[in-house]
Amino acid sequence: MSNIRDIAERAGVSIATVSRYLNGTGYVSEKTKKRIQQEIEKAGYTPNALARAIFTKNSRTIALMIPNITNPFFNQMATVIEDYTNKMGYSLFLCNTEDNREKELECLEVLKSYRVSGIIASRSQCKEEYEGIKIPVISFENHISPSVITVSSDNYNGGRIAFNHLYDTGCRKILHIKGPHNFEATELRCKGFVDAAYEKGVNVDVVEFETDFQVQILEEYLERIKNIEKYDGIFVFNDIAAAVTLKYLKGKGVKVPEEVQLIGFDDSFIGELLYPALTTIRQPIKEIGTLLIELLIKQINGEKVEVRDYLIKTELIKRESTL
Ligand code: XLF
Repeated sequence: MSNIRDIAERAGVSIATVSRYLNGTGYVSEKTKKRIQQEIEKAGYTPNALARAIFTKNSRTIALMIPNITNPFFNQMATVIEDYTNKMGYSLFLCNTEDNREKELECLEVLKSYRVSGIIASRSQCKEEYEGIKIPVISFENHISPSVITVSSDNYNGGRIAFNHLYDTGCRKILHIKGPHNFEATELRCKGFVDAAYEKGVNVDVVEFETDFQVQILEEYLERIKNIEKYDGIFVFNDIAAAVTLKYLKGKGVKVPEEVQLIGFDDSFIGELLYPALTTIRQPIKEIGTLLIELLIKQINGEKVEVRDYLIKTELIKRESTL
């Protein structure tokens, strides 16, 4: 089996040059790069990633912790992030935390032991565990600490847009199905929605769901809402829960949007597949994913980045579930 010395000999360069090429740590001319790469391919040489990680103190791996891979929003986000991570010369580790603190802690330990270069924590259920961690961290949605950047959609304004749309289309008996209280994003959506209703002098009912992805549990929550058909407008905290609500309403013979108008949040791909297609508030997944990676890689490279909240604009995507 060939090693780095053989590659260097065959390419007619020093071991240090091959090492610089493999680790991306210094200048190597384009001509030399090409020669080294040709020899690597001819020899079928696979660089030892672990040894390289120890040597360069950069494993060129980024970990994405997502709350659940079955929610279409998060699987779209993971796809965008993986693509962009690879484009930037890194590989992605995916961890599915299921909003479970214990699972997130276990993942964190594994990631530390693998010396990942950076971590994207989304909807984190841990805070102090990230303190003092030597790995650059960035957060999506839930705040971790004042020294960690948080990227999120403008959820508050998204909630306001959702209310104003239902109001403008004539709804006055309105229900908001809100997300779990430990999701900062859905708390803000709820606040925006309720504030906008207050400004218009409309009372809205609010019920809380304690999960966002286990379909069966979502259905059980819906069963508990008395006379759901008495509402003429419902805003559901995300698209997957809105899809379950739509199915439930149809099952009860309620016509959407003629009798009840329905609006979700995310603009994940399922919205368009539903019948009627779901009106929703768009979280720009691509923009969020690329910003997370850009800010994280800057931190990995030791560049200065402003530690603050980065808010991405939300907008209404009008489809058939509202008038
Ligand atoms: O955490 C929130 C709730 O669900 C997240 O942005 C989502 O909308 C994804 O579906």
